[in-house]
Amino acid sequence: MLFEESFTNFILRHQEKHNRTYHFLVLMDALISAAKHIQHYYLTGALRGNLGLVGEVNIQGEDVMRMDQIAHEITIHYLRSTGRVIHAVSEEAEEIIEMDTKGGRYFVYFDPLDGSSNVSHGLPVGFLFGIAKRNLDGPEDGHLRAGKDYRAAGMFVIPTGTFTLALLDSGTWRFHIDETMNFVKPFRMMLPENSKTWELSFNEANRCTFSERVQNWIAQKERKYAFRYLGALAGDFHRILSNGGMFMYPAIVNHPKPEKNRPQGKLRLMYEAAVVAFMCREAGGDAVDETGTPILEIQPENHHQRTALYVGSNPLVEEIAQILRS
Ligand code: AFP
Repeated sequence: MLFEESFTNFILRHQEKHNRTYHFLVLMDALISAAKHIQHYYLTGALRGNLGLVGEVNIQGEDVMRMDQIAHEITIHYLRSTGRVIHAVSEEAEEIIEMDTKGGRYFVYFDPLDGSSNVSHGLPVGFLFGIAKRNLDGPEDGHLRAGKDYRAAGMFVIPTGTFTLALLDSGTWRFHIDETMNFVKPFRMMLPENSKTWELSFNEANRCTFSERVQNWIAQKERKYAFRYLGALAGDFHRILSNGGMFMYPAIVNHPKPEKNRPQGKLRLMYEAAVVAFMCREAGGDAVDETGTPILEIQPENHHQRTALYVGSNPLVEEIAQILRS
């Protein structure tokens, strides 16, 4: 029989190699428990009639809760129970969620169910998270950290059973769930240099709303690369990590209804863009916003801040960044 290395073993080795504590292990265990719980709910939800809209009643006559709200509550439960989290920021909560402000060590920024339009189709959704650490040596230095200050960032693609985690200066690793529901088989992800497999991922329906220079750039590339789009960042970025290329969600600046323009972009900086940018950097790639500024350098001013995003293989990100900066 073949037994693969477990995630727990992998992370334990990592912590010991770097002379670190086990606190991070406890935090990771909570995130994994939350993801498994969400995955279980997702897999069985359609059967129970629980993946509907708020206000609907399921076949047991219970009120249906939105899947993203359930995912949020599950995650909060596990994070709180660690006693290691100071504050959490969730896509599903307006305010910052205070947890263990005295004993906690970590800030966790997460989107527990990203790509919610896929839910009613049973298609993949994401659970994205970024982790920063409290300043242990001096006075607390704030909880809105730029991506460059994250210690780790990761994503579960639910319900596919894949988990990708990037650790600061230690690479981006992919794991698969096994028959005992454990994540196993660490595999180091590096964006492929050979452009043969590269893909572009963006919402083609928005194309004529992008700035002219972005539209022109896409027009130059359309014969060269396949276009792929799932509509859930974790799933789309998962492909880019394996195949190379670029995921983008540019600013919307030419919408026929100007009130629908999104010059700031659509995606959230702290728990979407910075998370994939961090994973991408550890896999040899890069990410910028609409001004060509590296995503990881952007200091958030509020926890639900939006940004445009171009993330993927270095040559493509560098090319578009030069155009965006000019
Ligand atoms: P939702 O969670 O609101 O569905 O948004 C998903 C998302 O933030 C990201 O995961 C996708 O890449 C992107 O938005 C899809 O947006 P469009 O539907 O506008 O293409």
